[in-house]
Amino acid sequence: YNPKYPDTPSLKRAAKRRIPAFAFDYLCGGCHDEIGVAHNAGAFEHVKLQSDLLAPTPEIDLSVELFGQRYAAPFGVAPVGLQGLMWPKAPEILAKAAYRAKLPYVLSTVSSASLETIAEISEGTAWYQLYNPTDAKIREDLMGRIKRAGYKVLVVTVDVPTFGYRPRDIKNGLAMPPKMNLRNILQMMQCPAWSWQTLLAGVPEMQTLKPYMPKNMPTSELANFMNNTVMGAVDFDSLKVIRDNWDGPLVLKGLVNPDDVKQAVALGADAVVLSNHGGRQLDVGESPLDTIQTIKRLYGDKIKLLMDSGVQSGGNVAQAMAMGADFTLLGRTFVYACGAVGHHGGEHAIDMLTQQMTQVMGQLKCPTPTQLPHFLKAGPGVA
Ligand code: HOC
Repeated sequence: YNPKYPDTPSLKRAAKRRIPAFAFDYLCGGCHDEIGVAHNAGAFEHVKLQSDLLAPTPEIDLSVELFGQRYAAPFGVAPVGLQGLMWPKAPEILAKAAYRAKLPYVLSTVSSASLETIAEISEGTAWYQLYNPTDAKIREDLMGRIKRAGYKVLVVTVDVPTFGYRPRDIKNGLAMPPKMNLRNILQMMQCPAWSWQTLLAGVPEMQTLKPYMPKNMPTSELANFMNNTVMGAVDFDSLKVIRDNWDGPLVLKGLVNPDDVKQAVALGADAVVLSNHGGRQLDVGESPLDTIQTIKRLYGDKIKLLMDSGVQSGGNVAQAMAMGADFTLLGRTFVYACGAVGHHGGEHAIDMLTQQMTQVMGQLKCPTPTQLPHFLKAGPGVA
């Protein structure tokens, strides 16, 4: 862990200084009034852990087993769309760092890197995030590419029944490649490191989706294209088609309702990511921390529970595990680290989270992440 680099929470502030405002807004923002983003962070305030100070000093091992793999720690990089817009080559930087550290990187379908590039960088250890494309031909073609590239874990996002209403992005006219209007150019000029590295890396485009996008599509059409073509409606039957065509671990991402998890079990999914999309879809919904204990009690022995949304630090990872998560994903923290630190951002975030988590476990005298539930203190909202 390099102490020259910013730690949480100054990481976000450092990233804000170096990322053009239109891209930073997309990353940090939520939908509607951003109640959900605040609620996700606030939910962690009620989760308290209690040390066992007179226990023997443990040797701490952060590694966990998931999908037949041993990961170095119980966290990975969540799928974040348009990453290359926020920091040049962010997907490549993060995928490489995660691969080296034996952690999963989840590639978003709307990434600036192609799925083939990330599979190569990660030697097939990255996971792939898919929506359910409305166009069956696109879905089949994408599934074929995902398999040929060697991905083993498929994460299907189910919480985008319609594209999230995000006032910041609407105001900014968000697009990738970015619109070259005066406002955006001025914002880019205020971020010289971002600008020259973007010049070197090339203007970010949706590399995985490029073959399916109409040539010369105006950027104003992007949201419609996403809504109508890439993010088709998901229901039990359409997920069944995906399940029947995927032999490896299948993960459904974006659930908070126990009844939805029940259906995920019935579908034969291997895991769910309890998530409200980082507060970017349903502003007035629940946070995964609100429902994880119920879900764990009902289905914890039938399906693996991953969690994202509001997880920002190693301490938060420990809290989520104590509440019942088997594994966690962090999105914004990793991309903030790229913005704050540049091409060492991935390593920095991993080192920082590892150190934070090791610290918390040392304070608790908890040897492994799977034992964290024993250190949970009951209180308001925590059983
Ligand atoms: C303009 C298209 O899941 C998110 C992603 C969706 C990104 C699509 C952006 O940001 O929540």
